[in-house]
Amino acid sequence: MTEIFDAIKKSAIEIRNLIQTGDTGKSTQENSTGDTQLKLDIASDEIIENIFKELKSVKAIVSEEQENIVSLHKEGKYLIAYDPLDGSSLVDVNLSVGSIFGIYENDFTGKNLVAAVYVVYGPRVELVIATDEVKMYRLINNEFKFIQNIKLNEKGKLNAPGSTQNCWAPFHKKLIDDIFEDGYRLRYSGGMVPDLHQILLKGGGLFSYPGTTDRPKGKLRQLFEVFPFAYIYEKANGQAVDGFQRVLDIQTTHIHDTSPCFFGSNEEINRVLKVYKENGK
Ligand code: P6P
Repeated sequence: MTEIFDAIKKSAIEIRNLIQTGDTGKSTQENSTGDTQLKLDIASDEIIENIFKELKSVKAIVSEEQENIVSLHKEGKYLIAYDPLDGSSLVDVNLSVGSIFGIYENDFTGKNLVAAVYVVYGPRVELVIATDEVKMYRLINNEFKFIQNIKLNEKGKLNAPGSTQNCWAPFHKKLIDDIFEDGYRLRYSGGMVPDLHQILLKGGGLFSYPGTTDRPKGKLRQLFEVFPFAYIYEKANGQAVDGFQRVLDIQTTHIHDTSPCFFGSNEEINRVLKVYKENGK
C-alpha cells in the first residue's frame, strides 16, 4: 500500500501547483451528483487517475467526478474511491479545500475499507494517512515530513454544524441544543476536509451533515467522502454515525449514494445517537 500513499503525495504536489495557478474555471459539465464541475475538478481528477494508472496494485478506481468505475490492473489488490478536489468552489474565495481517498479490498463497501487518506490544501499542504494509526504529514521543501499521530479526546470543543438549519428532523434543533448545552466554538467553512481536519487537530467535537428536507439522504457521498472520514475518525478514537448506526455498516446500493453523517468524539456522538433513538424515525 506504500506505493499508493506515495502516489497520493505526488498527486498532492501537482494539485497544489494547479490550485496556485488561480484558474478554477467554470465548466458547463455536471458530475454524477449534479455538481457543476470546475476546470480545477476535472484537471485534479486527471492528475490522480493518471498516477493511479501506473500502479499494478490498483485493480480499479472510481472518482466522485466520474459516473463509472475504471478498471486498471486485474491482478491488483486494491480498489480506490476518491474525491479529487472536494469543495473546489471555495478556491474562488481563497478558503481551504481537500482531496479524499478510500482504499478498499474486494469491493467498495464500508466494511472493506483498509485505509483512508486526505490532503488539505490551505496555508500549508497537510496529508493524513489512516491505517491502524492516524498519521499527519506536512509538505516542507516539496517533501511530506511526518509531524504527529492524531487522537481525539473523549469530549471536544468544536462544532461544525453543516446545513443543520434545514434538517428534516424537527427534533434536530433539540439535538443541537442538547449536545451543545455546555458551550462549543462554531467552526464551519463549508469545506468538509478542512472542517474535519480542524476537529481532529484540536482534540475533538462534532461535525454534522444530517439529512435535510431537500436531501433526506444527506449530501455527502458514501464511498468518496463519508466512508473514508468515518474510517479516519474511528482509528483516531472517535465515531462516525448516520444518526442511527455506524456509517461503515451502511449497505451501499449505488457508487454515488449519499448518507447523513456525524463525525466526532465519543461523548458528542453518543449524545447524537441518544437523541435520534429517543426522537428519530
Ligand atoms: P453546504 C462541499 O461542496 C461539500 O461537498 C463538503 O465539502 C461540505 O462539507 C459540504 O459540501 C457543504 O455543503 O450545503 O453547507 O454548502
